[in-house]
Amino acid sequence: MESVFSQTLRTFFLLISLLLFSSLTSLANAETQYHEFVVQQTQIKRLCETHNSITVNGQFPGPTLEVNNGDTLVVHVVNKARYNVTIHWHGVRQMLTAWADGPEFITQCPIRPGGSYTYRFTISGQEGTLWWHAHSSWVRATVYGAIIIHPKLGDSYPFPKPKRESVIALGEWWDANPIDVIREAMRTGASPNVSDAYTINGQPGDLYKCSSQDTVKIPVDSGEINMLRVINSALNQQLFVTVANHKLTVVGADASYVKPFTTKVLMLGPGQTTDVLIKADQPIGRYYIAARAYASAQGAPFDNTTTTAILEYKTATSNPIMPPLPAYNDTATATAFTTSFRNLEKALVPTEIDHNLVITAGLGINQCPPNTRARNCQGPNGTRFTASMNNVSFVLPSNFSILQAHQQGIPGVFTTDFPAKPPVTFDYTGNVSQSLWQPIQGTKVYKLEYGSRVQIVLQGTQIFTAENHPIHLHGYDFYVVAEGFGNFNPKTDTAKFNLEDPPLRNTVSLPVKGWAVIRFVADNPGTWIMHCHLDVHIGWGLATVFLVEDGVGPLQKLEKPPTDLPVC
Ligand SMILES: *[C@@H]1O[C@H](CO)[C@@H](O)[C@H](O)[C@H]1NC(C)=O
Ligand SMILES: *[C@@H]1O[C@H](CO)[C@@H](O)[C@H](O)[C@H]1NC(C)=O
Ligand SMILES: *[C@@H]1O[C@H](CO)[C@@H](O)[C@H](O)[C@H]1NC(C)=O
Ligand SMILES: *[C@@H]1O[C@H](CO)[C@@H](O)[C@H](O)[C@H]1NC(C)=O
Ligand SMILES: *[C@@H]1O[C@H](CO)[C@@H](O)[C@H](O)[C@H]1NC(C)=O
Ligand SMILES: *[C@@H]1O[C@H](CO)[C@@H](O)[C@H](O)[C@H]1NC(C)=O
Ligand SMILES: *[C@@H]1O[C@H](CO)[C@@H](O)[C@H](O)[C@H]1NC(C)=O
Ligand SMILES: *[C@@H]1O[C@H](CO)[C@@H](O)[C@H](O)[C@H]1NC(C)=O
Ligand SMILES: [Cu+2]
Repeated sequence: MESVFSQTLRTFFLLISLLLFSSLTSLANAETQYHEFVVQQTQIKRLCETHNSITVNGQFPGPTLEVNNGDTLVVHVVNKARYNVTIHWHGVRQMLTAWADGPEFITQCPIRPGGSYTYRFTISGQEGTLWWHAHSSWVRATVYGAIIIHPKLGDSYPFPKPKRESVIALGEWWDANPIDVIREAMRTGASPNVSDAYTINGQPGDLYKCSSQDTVKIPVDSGEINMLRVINSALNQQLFVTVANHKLTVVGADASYVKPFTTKVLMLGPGQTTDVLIKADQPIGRYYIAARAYASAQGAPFDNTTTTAILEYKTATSNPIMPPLPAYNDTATATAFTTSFRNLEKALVPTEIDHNLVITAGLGINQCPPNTRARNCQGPNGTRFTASMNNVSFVLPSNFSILQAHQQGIPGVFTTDFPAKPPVTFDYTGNVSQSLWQPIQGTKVYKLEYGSRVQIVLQGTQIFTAENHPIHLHGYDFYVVAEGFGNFNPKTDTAKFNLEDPPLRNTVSLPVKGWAVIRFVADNPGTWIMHCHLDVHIGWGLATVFLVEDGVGPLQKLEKPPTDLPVC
């Protein structure tokens, strides 16, 4: 039995440490924010039609979360809609909180209709713009919102404080139920229907039918310098963004600061964010903020419409001025933009590498077995579309999340044999023999020891067709040390590596018929999906999972799952 003395001593130390802890946290001014997200069916009218859509709290886009670096978020999600849902906090590092990451069947099972789950995580060391979105089927078409991360209280931006800040969340709208669109494509094996409109903060803008009145207005006053926090939350489309007659100074991306550079056009893949400063240095007037597709897949259908908002100087009433936009296939402009990023400070890029991976990413074609109904094989020449990384088309588990299976040692849910390099070497970006087009299916993960230093050469392929893929890694920011066209050549292309000030991102734009090299240190235990952020490609299997093992230290281990974690 414990003596009274030791009990008293223990209470004393407990009190001291509590006091110390609370004074430390009050020094940092970190706060805990509580939010209630009710996922629900909501009537939304766009393009002259009303649809029974899914929203958070009836808002479209959903609520903006505004926090300071260091704050903790507790978000209670209640699912009152008719589909499974999960919420992913896109780009939030989730240090030691993998259970709160959100992708269905990776870190949790879906929150079923009628269910709920509380996500708890801390924003740490990230400043700028991120976003949240559903990570289940195509629910994220309408279930998304911004996360604005200000510097810690008392800290400031590494640039003059903008007078105003506005979110520009780009989206995609179907004149249909998006869940029906993806289900139809999964049934037929063909490409899903393209969207009917792009949107800015949920509104298509005045180039579309029945939309003029609700066009988003971004107010400015002459002479001000304002910030636009641009997010590509579209489902399936990279977008060019521009503002008539104004220059844009890029200061951040994916919640990391960059060396400022000035441009007329931005290009964001789904998943990416870009913070820009814009100076109201033009005659008092109204200027369109416009976005349309960067569509790199040759011959593939895409939504060729243009969404607009209006940059509106105080008192201006004139007709808005329309900016020129790059052609849909202007890869040169996209590349000039993506290669302009430099980390603001000297970067802590790992120079020694423990895992040097080469991962191909691209589409594929599944031949239909004999006796398959023709209506289920409406891909090219009676096939079905698929996609893969290193020739493995990723299949989500259905009975356990990969994280739960890993932590509780449940066999049969996944295997750890994801290949470290392409199983077959071929001319990835050339004319690929059709004998290589059909990948295998599997739930294969790649294991990383805690703290290991990782380099991934992402190599695009021209299987069926080549295109730009926005590749997103959960649980990490990574340095993009180089990108280029053609096949990566380790003999010559390493000379192009920027190990001084490469940008830190969570989503890299993998060039069409090209490659990109990323580096990170595996310091966050959990199961982290890396996938193409075009939702049409995730569904086809363009994904893999990194299983990062626990470290030995006390702050290097993932805790037990929260008691309300949804199970399958
Ligand atoms: C997809 O487009 C086709 C052709 O326009 C149309 O018949 C079909 O209903 C659409 N599918 C959905 C789910 O909206
Ligand atoms: C896209 O639309 C533009 C007009 O906005 C038109 O000039 C162009 O030909 C279209 N491109 C395709 C591929 O449909
Ligand atoms: C872009 O497409 C147009 C036709 O739509 C074509 O004339 C032009 O050569 C293409 N440009 C590039 C860079 O592929
Ligand atoms: C479809 O069939 C034609 C004619 O047999 C062939 O030239 C083409 O390469 C095929 N395409 C695909 C995607 O299999
Ligand atoms: C989970 O599902 C997989 C695939 O269907 C199956 O092979 C495995 O046995 C299941 N595991 C358990 C524990 O039920
Ligand atoms: C690609 O290869 C196929 C045969 O494998 C050939 O029929 C086709 O003409 C080639 N295409 C090009 C553009 O070289
Ligand atoms: C993928 O694997 C399948 C089955 O082994 C094989 O037929 C195909 O050639 C492989 N393709 C590539 C690109 O490795
Ligand atoms: C919803 O999730 C459960 C697992 O939690 C799964 O069994 C079910 O099939 C899912 N429903 C749909 C429509 O995907
Ligand atoms: Cu893709």
